[in-house]
Amino acid sequence: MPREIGRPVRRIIEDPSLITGKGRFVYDIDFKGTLYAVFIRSQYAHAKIKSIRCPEGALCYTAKDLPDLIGLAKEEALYQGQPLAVVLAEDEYKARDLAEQVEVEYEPLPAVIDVEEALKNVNKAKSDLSSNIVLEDNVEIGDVDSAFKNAYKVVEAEVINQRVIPSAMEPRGSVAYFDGRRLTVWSSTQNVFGLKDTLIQLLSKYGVNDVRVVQPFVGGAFGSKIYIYPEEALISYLAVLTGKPIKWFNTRTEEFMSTNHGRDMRLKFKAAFDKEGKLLGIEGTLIMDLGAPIREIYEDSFGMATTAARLLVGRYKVNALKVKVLGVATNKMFIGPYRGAGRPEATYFVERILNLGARALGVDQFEIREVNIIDEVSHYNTPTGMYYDSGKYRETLKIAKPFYHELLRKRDELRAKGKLAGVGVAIVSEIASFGTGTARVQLTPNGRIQVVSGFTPHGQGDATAFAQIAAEIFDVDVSQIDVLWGDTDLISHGSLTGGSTTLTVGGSAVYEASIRLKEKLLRVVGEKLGVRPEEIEYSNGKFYHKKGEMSLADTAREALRMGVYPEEEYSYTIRPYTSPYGIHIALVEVDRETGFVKVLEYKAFDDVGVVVNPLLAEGQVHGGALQGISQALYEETVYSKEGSLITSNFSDYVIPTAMEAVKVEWKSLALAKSDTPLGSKGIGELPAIAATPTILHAVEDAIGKNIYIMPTKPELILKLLNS
Ligand code: MCN
Repeated sequence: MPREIGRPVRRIIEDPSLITGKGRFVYDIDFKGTLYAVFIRSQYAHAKIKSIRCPEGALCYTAKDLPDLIGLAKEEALYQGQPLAVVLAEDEYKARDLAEQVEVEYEPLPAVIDVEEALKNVNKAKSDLSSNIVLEDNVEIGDVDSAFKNAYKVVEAEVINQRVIPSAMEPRGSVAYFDGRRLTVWSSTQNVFGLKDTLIQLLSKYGVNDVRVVQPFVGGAFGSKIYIYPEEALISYLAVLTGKPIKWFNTRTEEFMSTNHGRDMRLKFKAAFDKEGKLLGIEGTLIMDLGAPIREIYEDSFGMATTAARLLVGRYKVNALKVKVLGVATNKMFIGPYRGAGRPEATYFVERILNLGARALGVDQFEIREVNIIDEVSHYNTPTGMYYDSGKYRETLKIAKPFYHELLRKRDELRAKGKLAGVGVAIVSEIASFGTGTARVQLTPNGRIQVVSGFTPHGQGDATAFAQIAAEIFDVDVSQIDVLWGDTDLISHGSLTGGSTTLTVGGSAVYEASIRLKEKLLRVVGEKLGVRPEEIEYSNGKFYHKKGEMSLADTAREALRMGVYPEEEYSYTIRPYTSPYGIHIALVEVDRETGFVKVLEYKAFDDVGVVVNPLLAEGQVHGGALQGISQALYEETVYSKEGSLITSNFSDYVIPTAMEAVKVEWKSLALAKSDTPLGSKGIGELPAIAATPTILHAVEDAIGKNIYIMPTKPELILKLLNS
């Protein structure tokens, strides 16, 4: 039997229903007598809500009639799209018509949109704020003053990691069904257990304590479906109140206005370099535009900014850092986690610092990384208190170097033909895979193995990887494994799929539970055959001893006869997390006439330890790299100065299509493992983190000008070329 861990198995669990169009998404769930909910959302970015008048006789509820929920506006709207009221009707169209008849009387307040304006504190993003700077922190190590005193060159700039809209294929939506005692909610979420807890907290005062949350197929999330939004909680409340099933689904524009945005951090910095390009110190201010000042949300999301500041040093030997971190409130959609959550911003900033330094010093961008990189780490605490479990950074650079030179050669050939070509490089070393994951593995009477996971994958394919892990331990074909997930009824504890955690933490739980179940089954067989478990051989799904043999199905039935339940549950906790890393290189060509950028080659060298399924992991690299490229080249969130979201659908908000998709060549290095039972590290976010600076550096190299803002859209490039 081939080893299953490491085999490129297709997504046998997830894909059959998806590619035959049979996968059920929230929108496909329909009950007789369903009422459709449409939310009335603030048209203003900042306004007092003076009154809300519902149409006569309509099922219409304003915030004043509804339970207090984080993010629901009662008296003051803080961003355009914030929910204020909800109407219910027998069909979607009636509900939309009804929603248009709801009259909201606003008293517009000055909207604070631009973060630089917010810092001036002329207007406040919320009436009771004394300052728009709602949170502050300082990250400081070493002696910054002497770093600058000893500098050969000081580079000073502001680099912006712009606001992006997560753009999952499926907008948020839920269906809630109350049977008189139990509430069941199907939601396009990546956080079934978080939603269940919130609903119990909300509804127990109405006598509802039994709540089940189900995650049907979900069309992507990228971190934006972790947060428990008011809509999903409110339709649950309304299902209990009305006794009717309630369904709600966002339109694309509602989705863009009311689902968390990502990134929106800028770093104003001064960096000290010596003659060879050694980075001696960084001093600066990291400003995060938090968006709408909703305390419960920004207190959490500000953590992304402080993490970003602390990750500015780590893989590079920088001994002095002084960064003030400011969390600034504005009247835009609030920022939440988006593929990488703090690590893309950190990587972007430090990689930009290195390239701007390299350009100022006339040092090659690869060489400046060789000058600064730490050779390798093992259980390493960075000076700013982050942790890297393992990493062979210099070896990684050595492996990538010939490919970098190959791209330089190709670039020079293109240049010789008069083309604008450039090569970019970026190193990422991040942190991933957090917390606790639970799995139950059971042997069914027909000899199949059933794996139940408390995680909530929503496109990544982890279920197939879980099947491989169980198949490896039970030495059976993966087709003999079933995997269930995304339902709070299946298992009592669970965690959300995020932070590139599911394979490493959830897979370790599957691994440990499978091993324990196999040991339990050995004891059952030993008891039945009257021999010691150590004397029993096991292979190919069968227990062997000279006294007899038993299949998995025989063993399951025997176990039950003995009163032994053939299952094991295991909760695995990772301490503290893993540190995946890699180096990405790209070759681009810029059209001199139009300013369009074409990515000609993209090479990713990543080390995530043991890869359970190279096909799935490489899929993450393809999708993630494209998402990162998209931030560098296309994505731009535009608000009017009054706070209207101008890029409110896909005709205005540009994301790549298949036409722009890039051929990514991926090499999994597997030089440094994690300490987890699988030896794996997370891959879900790394490529998205690496791709943005890699592409920006390539464009900068092509046009020979420094770039400080993204996206590097054609207009910007033409302007820079002509400057
Ligand atoms: N994998 C592997 N070996 C490893 C690491 C991962 O075979 N050493 C495989 C896993 O089996 C899984 C995939 O790679 O199929 C990603 O695993 P992992 O790195 O554990 O990440 P998660 O499964 O926890 O996914 C979360 C991650 C995050 S944080 C975001 S954001 C993101 C991403 O995944 N959102 C996604 N990828 C996404 N992909 C899709 N299609 N949709 C999203 O919303």
